[in-house]
Amino acid sequence: MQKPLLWVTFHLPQELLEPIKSYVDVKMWQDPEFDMPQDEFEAAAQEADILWTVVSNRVTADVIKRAPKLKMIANLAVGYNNIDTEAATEAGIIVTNTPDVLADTTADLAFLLMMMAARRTLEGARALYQGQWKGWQVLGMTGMDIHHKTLGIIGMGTIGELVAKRATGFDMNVIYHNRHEKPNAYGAQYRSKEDLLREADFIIVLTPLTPATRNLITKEELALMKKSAMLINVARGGIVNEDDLYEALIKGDILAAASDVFVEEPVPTKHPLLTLANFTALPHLGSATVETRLGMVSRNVESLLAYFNKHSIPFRVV
Ligand code: 8YV
Repeated sequence: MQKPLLWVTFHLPQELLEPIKSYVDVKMWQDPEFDMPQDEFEAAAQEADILWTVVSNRVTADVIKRAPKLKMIANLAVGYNNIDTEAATEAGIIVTNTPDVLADTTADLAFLLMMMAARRTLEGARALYQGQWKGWQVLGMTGMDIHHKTLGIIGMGTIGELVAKRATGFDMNVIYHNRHEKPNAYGAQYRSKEDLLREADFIIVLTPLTPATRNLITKEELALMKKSAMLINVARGGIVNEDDLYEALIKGDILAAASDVFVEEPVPTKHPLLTLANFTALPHLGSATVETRLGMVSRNVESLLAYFNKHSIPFRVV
């Protein structure tokens, strides 16, 4: 009997395929360095029974329409904004993700990025590596303390709660905004979005990207923030409007910003935000530890094995 075709649309070490390889024929994107171009991804989707995707693969309604055999998509991420889940549901396609396993790791990175912005570590390291560290000055390379400051978390899911937990260890006062109030979130206090924007010294954005959160932070929201405040996005590009953020950083409406995520990833080298000294960027490293990435692969493998064995499917989104 012919086995279903699993298309792995990113490069995955062979040994990680071991647990599932007897169930499927496998095709895989072979370039470990560059993402699969969208047109090649769409061609793969047309022949696949199962897709194993990453966030750079856009599974639009149109892609689904032209994928007659497709029955399952395992997405190697907790976020699944790259997949039109409504179209998948209509077509009877199962979608799974990788919840919980990356929350601590991403919370660590959120905290790291906040501290990088606050203590100007990218600027400092850049100066050092470029031979620009000339001497000691009283106010040279001085940043801002984070301890005893107010941290505002927008999007209080699992990662938000774990950021709040870390912040308490740094004596931060934590406020948050979320669709639902979370009474047990490590002492964090609920605020309206506007109050949070006005009060916080640091704001970390942690919502999923949905139609409701696209452009959640635009020039209006940035204008409400303190001039001394910093904005950190570790969620998804598009939640913070990049053009408005650039303007706000140039004009001094806020002091600094940092981001692990961008509207276009990989980020074009000429991205205006990358030219600013008060902007710290990382290349979508939120979940990038060996332990966590392997944990994410395991989540997907568990879902795939359940599918092959006709069991109820864990980590199912639709
Ligand atoms: C992934 C992420 O590494 O899980 C998510 O939603 O953003 C990251 O952990 C990335 O999306 C790669 O697919």
